[in-house]
Amino acid sequence: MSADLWNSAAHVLEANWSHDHMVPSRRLYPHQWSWDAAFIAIGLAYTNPTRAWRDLRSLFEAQWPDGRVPHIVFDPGTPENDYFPGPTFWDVPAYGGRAARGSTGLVQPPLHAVAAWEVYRRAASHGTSCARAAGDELAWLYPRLVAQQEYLTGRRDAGGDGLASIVHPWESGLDNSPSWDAAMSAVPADLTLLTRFQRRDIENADAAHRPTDVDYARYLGLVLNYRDGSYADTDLAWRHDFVVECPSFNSILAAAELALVQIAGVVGADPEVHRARAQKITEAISRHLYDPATRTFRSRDVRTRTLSPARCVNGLMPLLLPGLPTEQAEAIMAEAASPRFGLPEQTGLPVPSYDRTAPDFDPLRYWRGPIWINVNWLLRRGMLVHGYRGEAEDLRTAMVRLVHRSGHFEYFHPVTGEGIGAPAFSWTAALSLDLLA
Ligand code: 9YW
Repeated sequence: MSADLWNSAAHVLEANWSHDHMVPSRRLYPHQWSWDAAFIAIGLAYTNPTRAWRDLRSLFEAQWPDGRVPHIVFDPGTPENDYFPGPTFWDVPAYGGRAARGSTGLVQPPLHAVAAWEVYRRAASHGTSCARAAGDELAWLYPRLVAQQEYLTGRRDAGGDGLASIVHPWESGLDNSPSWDAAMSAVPADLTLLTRFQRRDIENADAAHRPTDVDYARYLGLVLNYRDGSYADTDLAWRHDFVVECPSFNSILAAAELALVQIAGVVGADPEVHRARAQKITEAISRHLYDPATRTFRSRDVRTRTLSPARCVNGLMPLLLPGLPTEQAEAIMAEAASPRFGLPEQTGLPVPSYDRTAPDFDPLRYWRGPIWINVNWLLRRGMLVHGYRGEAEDLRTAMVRLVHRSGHFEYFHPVTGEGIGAPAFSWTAALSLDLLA
């Protein structure tokens, strides 16, 4: 089984390569996405490290002068109408080197330092010239990764408690997660936007699996508001309708600082600043995003300073942090093993994106129920960080079994395990390689 899965995964990555970057899916997402590039690099580290570096480099070539790494970098060869909202809608200011490839003005979880470190540490197994190239790539990336972190920990600390805020659900990578429902209910939904602009996603995918029109109207309104303020981050909590601290985004932010500790050691920089920042973010997550009454991590609305009531997969991600207090790590494991998420020992499947017992759990609709491999991959990594070796191995086996049985789909039905969304999805393939290695 593992040779078949390995070969099919490598084939998907071969088929989804486009000049100098990987597309997440040929059909649905024909450009370059930020956190996808990180997951993809982790898989390419085994089959084609040169492309892993190329993909990361082309993403960071689109970095803004303020340090933000855009959530989509557009492929100028792809027609504007193949994906909405495309470059015209975003209308971002043009900066020197970026002029050739347009981008959005949003970000995504900054997993790239973790990915770069993974590619670097596997390089020696491909020979000495590959190891040398990896050292050069790491040196090129390091200041850019630092600038990305400084943007997120600086300008995006809208709440002032040492956490990065997201200003749009797309920034979380978990688009229509119930984690945003409470905050989104205060965002105006101007449905006329959907008559002026046409959704493309529902032409290429089943509408019942996708965010709703009301979600999309709010998504577009938020982009327009951010765009009209020239994508500036000043006074966000006052002038923007969605400002939220996500436990998953911030856990990845802290994990990136820990990867930078390693990278700084290689490139001759000071690792201590990164160690200190990782600790600071970990403490802020532990203090502000944890609810001792329910023993769960949940997202916080910066404008109302309240935690979302929804128990979603993002609440399991602080397990990535070695500095998390033991009692909170235990709480995450208890939540993951409960009927809400049901670790493989109960279901035989990886964990779903949302509480299975919630009345609005939806097995088909994107981040409101289905199983996603990328977040399960992060959860398994967190289990290893905290020494839950048996659970980590069970989760690995469940992921491999699911993808082998159903294919390299974008996401999976949380009851039947059927593959749904886009087939031949890059991060599912890339992470399969890592799970098999
Ligand atoms: C969209 C590309 C992206 C992922 C996100 C996922 C989805 C894009 O696809 O968002 O148009 O809704 O939610 O995490 O990066 O794979």
